[in-house]
Amino acid sequence: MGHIDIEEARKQFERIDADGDGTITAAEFKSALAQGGDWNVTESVAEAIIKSRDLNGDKLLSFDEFWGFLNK
Ligand SMILES: [Ca+2]
Ligand SMILES: [Ca+2]
Repeated sequence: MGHIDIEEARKQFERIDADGDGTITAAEFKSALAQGGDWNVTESVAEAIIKSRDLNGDKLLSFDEFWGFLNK
């Protein structure tokens, strides 16, 4: 995957954040991946991915954390 700019990241974030509250839950992340065709991601896998990027420990992915996720 090449460089992704912040506006593209913002669009992706808003698509994943289905309820528009500004944070991504494991359930939102899982259904976004399922829509992308990745049916192997269970909710516990989604939770583990979020946990690995969750900087403040609230079990939610903020845009800043999501941005870090894309720019690892
Ligand atoms: Ca949300
Ligand atoms: Ca967080």
